[in-house]
Amino acid sequence: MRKPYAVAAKPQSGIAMRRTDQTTLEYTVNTSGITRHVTLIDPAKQDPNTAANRAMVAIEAGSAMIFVGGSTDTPDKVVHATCLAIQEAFELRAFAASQDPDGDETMWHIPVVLFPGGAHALSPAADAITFMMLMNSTERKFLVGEQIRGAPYLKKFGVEALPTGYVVCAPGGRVGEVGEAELIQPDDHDLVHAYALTAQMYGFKLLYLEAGSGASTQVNPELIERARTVEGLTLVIGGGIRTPEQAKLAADAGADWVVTGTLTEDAADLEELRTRISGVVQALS
Ligand code: 1GP
Repeated sequence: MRKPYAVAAKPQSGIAMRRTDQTTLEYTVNTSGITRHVTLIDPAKQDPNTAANRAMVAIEAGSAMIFVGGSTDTPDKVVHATCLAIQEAFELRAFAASQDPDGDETMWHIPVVLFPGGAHALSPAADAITFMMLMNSTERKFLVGEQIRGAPYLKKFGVEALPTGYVVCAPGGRVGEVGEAELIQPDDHDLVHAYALTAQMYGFKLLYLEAGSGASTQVNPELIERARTVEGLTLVIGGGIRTPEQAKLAADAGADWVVTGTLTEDAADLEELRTRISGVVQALS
């Protein structure tokens, strides 16, 4: 299942050919000024087979990365089964495309990235992990505690770390509550700038501004604009984005990646999912 961005330390197996040494981090940060879309799949919300079907439709509709995670209490077995099912599905699609003169197998070289609720939600089948500090948490375990627990496993698994500053903005939802975050308010422009500078000074590559899954309002675009003024950070924006218009607001404000999760979960079927994600992706370009 090795892909072009695969980490050299990981074992090579499977069908898809590795064409370059691009890491997942390089793939993620080299956006060339284009806003791309991430589909977040929460393993707690569907079985692995359904997750794989949803992930395939998401990629066909133009999504460029899959995050796996979200809920805080999902056992690692469930996370692993979901990552594995998605990887195997992509591998098969890459193989099928490689056998088709009109096929493009590279479209299936998509990173499957852990977006963990904690050190319990890890899988060696993932390509990478958003290795996050919940920067505005008041609780040590979300700043560095879960990370210390998880790091040895990630090292053993060969899962690449994407150093990520994670900042929860109002309304914040469940992650704001569970993560005991001092929420960034919509007019906290100077504060979000200070967090972005801090992320830069820590050497984080990604800054994820999160409004909370299923949030009634998305991250205020003015906060994104202000964070954007800090150089060297790839901006990931998520929470409460359901429409192409909302996605465009985030993109126009400077998002490098727009994440949607609920959009996928509450689609009635795969065709509705395809239509929804296509709409969001087209609004980003
Ligand atoms: C949650 O930002 C993500 O961590 C996605 O949020 O479920 O609201 O799309 P939604």
